[in-house]
Amino acid sequence: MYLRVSDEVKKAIQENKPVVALESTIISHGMPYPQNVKTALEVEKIIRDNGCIPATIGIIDGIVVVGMNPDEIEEFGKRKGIEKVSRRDVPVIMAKKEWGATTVATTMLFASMANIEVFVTGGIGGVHRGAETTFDISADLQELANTNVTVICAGAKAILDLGLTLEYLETFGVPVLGYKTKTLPAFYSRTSKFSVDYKMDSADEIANVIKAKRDMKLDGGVLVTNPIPEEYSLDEAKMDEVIKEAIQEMDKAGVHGKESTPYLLGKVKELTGGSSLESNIQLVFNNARLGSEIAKKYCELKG
Ligand code: PSU
Ligand code: MN
Repeated sequence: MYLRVSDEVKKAIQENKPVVALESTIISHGMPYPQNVKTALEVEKIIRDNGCIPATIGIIDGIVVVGMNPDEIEEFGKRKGIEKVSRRDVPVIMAKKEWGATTVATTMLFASMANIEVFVTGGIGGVHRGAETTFDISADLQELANTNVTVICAGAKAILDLGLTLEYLETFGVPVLGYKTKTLPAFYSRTSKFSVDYKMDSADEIANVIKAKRDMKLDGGVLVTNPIPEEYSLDEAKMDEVIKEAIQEMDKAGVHGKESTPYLLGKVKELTGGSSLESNIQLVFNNARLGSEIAKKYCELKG
């Protein structure tokens, strides 16, 4: 028994009620305690208030839990030494019966196993700057290429090479949709130098794209990018400087591999004096609202 789907989530899926999946790396590695727990619980509440069932996903003692309870979420936020688990780590964490925080890649994987279509997060991993020599490309992109889940995010952080990330997604057949925008949002900022593939003006329009992709059995994800609300967005040029400095420090410290993203996220927070945290929280709330609308529309369409 590797997968435990909560009774509430199981019932919702059986009755074609809308369910929204949530990741746990954002809790254990993405934000400090106690804001991480507070945010995770508030996101669940927003999803409920918008008529959907939340399913926070993580690995507990070698069992994938789809639909964690509030105590389990609290423990994910507090406990030290929870591994960040990408696809390649899964069998080892399961075999050793450990705790594991799921990234975008593994949350997609487990959501699809549980038949959940819609997954809300903050930012996805992507092609790192300098990947032409380091080969550091997040497994999130490969999961988007193959796994049938729609991911709602605020774009990708400029710690990545956004241009190469879009090229990669194009090669692997992942549609990148902009919610009410033609410009790729860059997490803390509403804009970047890059364009999304298609501008979508409603949740209904997005649900129709998902339906067409699923009906045609075109395996793989759909990426919905939703700009951070204006009042919480940070200056793009300032963030670019901060990120350059963070990358320099990372190279000096010799950090690479799976530590690279958490290190950069931590450095950016430090260099902005923590002001980025409130933005980060607000963009997740914003994605939860849009994700709920998409999940509801998709359930209606699917019938
Ligand atoms: N980007 C963010 N915040 C995050 C992450 C990415 O802005 O919390 C997390 C997500 O869980 C994502 C993971 O799936 O980092 C990507 O890590 P890597 O680059 O090692 O694949
Ligand atoms: Mn990586």
